[in-house]
Amino acid sequence: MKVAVVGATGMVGQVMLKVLEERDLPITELIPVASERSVGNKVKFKDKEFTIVSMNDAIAVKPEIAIFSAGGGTSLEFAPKFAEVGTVVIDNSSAWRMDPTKKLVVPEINANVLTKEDKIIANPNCSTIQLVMVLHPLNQKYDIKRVIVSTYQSVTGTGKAAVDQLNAEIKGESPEKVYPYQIFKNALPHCDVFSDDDYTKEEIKLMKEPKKIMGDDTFNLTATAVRVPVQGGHSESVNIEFENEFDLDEVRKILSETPGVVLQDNVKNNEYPMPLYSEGKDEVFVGRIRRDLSQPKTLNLWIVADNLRKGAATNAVQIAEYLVANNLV
Ligand code: A2P
Ligand code: 11C
Repeated sequence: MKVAVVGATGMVGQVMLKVLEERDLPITELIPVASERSVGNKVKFKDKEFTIVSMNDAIAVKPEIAIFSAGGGTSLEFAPKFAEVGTVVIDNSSAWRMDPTKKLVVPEINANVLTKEDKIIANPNCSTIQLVMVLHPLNQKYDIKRVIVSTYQSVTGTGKAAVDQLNAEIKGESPEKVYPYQIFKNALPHCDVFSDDDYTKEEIKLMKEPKKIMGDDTFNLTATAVRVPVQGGHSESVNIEFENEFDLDEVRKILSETPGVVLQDNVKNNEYPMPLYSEGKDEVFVGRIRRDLSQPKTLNLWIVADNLRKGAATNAVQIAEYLVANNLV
């Protein structure tokens, strides 16, 4: 199978190549794609060097699958062109996620919505993926009424230039800024751009995408997204109000039995999820599970995951694996 990785030199693209190396997609030809400035450069995959090609050259090869992580504008322009030659595009940008004609997929939750007709499939936002991995099994059991989420997001979510900004600031340099302010020693309540309603686009993604993935619009979410000087993963403080009463031990049991979720919840041993230790892992870690003492049927918990892996590359590769395993490509 010919697989194109669009954005192969980027932060997510590089992890995409690593995840593809580790897993078992039957790749006969890897086609790395990046912007015109990178065409002709090499990337490494399974100990071999592959030459980066342009979008148009990649389309001419008619890959069976193209995994995109090269920004929304690039996806809007080029995903339909790949689809036209029969390629299934798995797109990691926000370009198609809320388009009612496109599926938004976290394989553990809703891979069953995919059909042979889906030529552009959207990969959700990183902070959404780790959130729904925990919300979905609890919603099935207790019926969620409302969610309040506050995020602590890694600079890797912004891309390579943001990691460079943080590292330069740590060294005491004054680099060109990707963020409006210094990020080292700081916390910016500002992920992605502000929209007219004073929420950021990141917050709007968090409020909208879970309902589509979980196929349930009967609950509500509100979000505050914050960028912190961290690299290993995104963290989320989540308050969940249910329609039904829950039992804390049962909540822990449900989450410990959810594929892709790891329970780290033993405060007596200082055991809880942290981004430093989630880096490089595919699982979503959950802990600090406790009752909200301010009102009934309400839970507080803390979710951490590597935003470049389960939050982006791993989820996209899992979608590709599902398509192959179910003869949808
Ligand atoms: P390049 O390295 O040539 O700029 P990040 O999110 O880490 O900044 O990475 C963005 C990725 O998207 C990079 O691989 C970048 O390639 C790629 N990219 C940006 N614009 C385009 C484009 N117009 N066509 C193809 N790839 C693009
Ligand atoms: C962040 N969630 O950490 C973003 C990165 O919509 O796919 C990914 C943006 C997106 O800022």
